[in-house]
Amino acid sequence: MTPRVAIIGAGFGGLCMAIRLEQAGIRSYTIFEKAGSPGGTWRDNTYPGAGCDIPSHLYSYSFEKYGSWTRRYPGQREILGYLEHCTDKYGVRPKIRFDTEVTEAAFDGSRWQVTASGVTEAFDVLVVAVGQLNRPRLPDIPGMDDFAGASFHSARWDHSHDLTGRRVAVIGSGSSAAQLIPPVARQADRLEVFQRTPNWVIPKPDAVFGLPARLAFRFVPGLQRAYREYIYRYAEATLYPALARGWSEGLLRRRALRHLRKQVEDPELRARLTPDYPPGCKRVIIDSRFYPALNRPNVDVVTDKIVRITEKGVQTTEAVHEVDTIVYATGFRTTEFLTPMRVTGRGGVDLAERWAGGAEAYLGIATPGFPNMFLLYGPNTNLGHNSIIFMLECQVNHVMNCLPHLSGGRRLEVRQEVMDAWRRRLDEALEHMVWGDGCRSWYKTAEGRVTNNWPGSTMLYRRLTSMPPRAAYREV
Ligand code: N01
Repeated sequence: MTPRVAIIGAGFGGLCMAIRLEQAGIRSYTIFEKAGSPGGTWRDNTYPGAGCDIPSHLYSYSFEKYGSWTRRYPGQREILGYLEHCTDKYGVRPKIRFDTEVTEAAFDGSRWQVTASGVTEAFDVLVVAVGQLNRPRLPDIPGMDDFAGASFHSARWDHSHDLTGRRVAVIGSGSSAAQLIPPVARQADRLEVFQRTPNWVIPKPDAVFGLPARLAFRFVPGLQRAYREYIYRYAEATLYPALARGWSEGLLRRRALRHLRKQVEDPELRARLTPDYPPGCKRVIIDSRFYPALNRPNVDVVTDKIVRITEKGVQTTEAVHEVDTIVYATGFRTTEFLTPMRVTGRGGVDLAERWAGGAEAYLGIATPGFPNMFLLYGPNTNLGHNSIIFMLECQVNHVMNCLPHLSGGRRLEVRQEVMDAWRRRLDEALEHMVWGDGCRSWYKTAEGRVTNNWPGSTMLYRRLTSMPPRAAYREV
């Protein structure tokens, strides 16, 4: 009997899982989606300027070549359009239960009891594809409720609020801030950017695909595949080594400092924008519009410590900055994987409690005590240098390889000794990467454990996830 599969989340991961099941002729699956449409983070992040810093042809499924990309790096709307297109083309949409949030998944000794919108249903297999960047993190600054103007998080943009002629504060200077600051600076009367830590920034060689290029991508056989392969290998060969401890100091630092010198003339501003930690420790920003926006006469970069939010604006150690609007570009709750959903495994073990010291899973996919549960974009599978869609496809491939062992009510659980060996291997590999080196980032827990990033090459990950899974698992 084919297992019944519950997929949680209709973003890039959950849709990929569903499409591969469809392609294999397995229709006994349901996708639970808390929102009213597919797209995950690309549905939620609609701030002005939202887009991707990975090229379009790589930031897409390998099996779905798309002839409609209009530029080298895709904008949010284009990516969302691609996901909508895939949802319909592969017949997945009727299988999505929209506006249905899973609050609990409990293993009852033989099956998974999935509770969504108050209704509980049994499934044989649970695939959790909720992503790492799905829950906005508002900062904990005193007085935030006192502010009399409009305020919102970058991932919950208030499109009814017109910024024209307003005094705006943007708190945060990560990838989201870097993308939204240029359009906001053009529209607002004044913009104050509150930067706690500067980021390393390298150029984004974006370009519109002219008609000849678009026609060529659409009609020349093999061109999309060859181009995708080229950009994939380029990122792997140049950016991945640059994230190794010591190495980032060469290539990345030189490239970023040259970009800063070229784009920012004022030496005082340049000094404020120069990081004092190794490049790559935090996610490197890939953008060519951010610095020019900061040069504008109506934009200020404030580096004084924020003390509180008042009724009128942002109070720092030096001054009160009166504003009409505050945008919190303060990131996501990235280390609290799967929360607020409650997940309990064999013997009622609570996953959140198990992961209290930091989330971990074999291949980022499976965890002992939680039979037939697979994670997509789980712990230690994020990348700082290449396409996450590549990683998702590897994970889905692994789940597909497990599925034949799960028919007829059988259950697989990753062996504890395999998990322990995996953790040791991971810790050793993480030692060689730059992420631990003197910076705060969303890649790690407050205690400094890197729970989000994959330290190996993506080629190694593909090899590990495509190995026959049986030896790593035991039947329970
Ligand atoms: O979030 P972030 P993001 N007071 O966590 C600051 C992906 N993404 O939404 O560095 C003052 O990076 C915080 O300061 P500090 C991409 O992977 C991709 O920008 O902690 N400031 C930081 O500056 C990215 O890495 C694309 O000192 C506070 C900022 O807020 C990830 O999403 C586009 C503060 C948060 O930066 C997250 O990016 C956009 C406080 N209390 C995003 N608390 C692509 O192009 C936080 N900050 C693919």
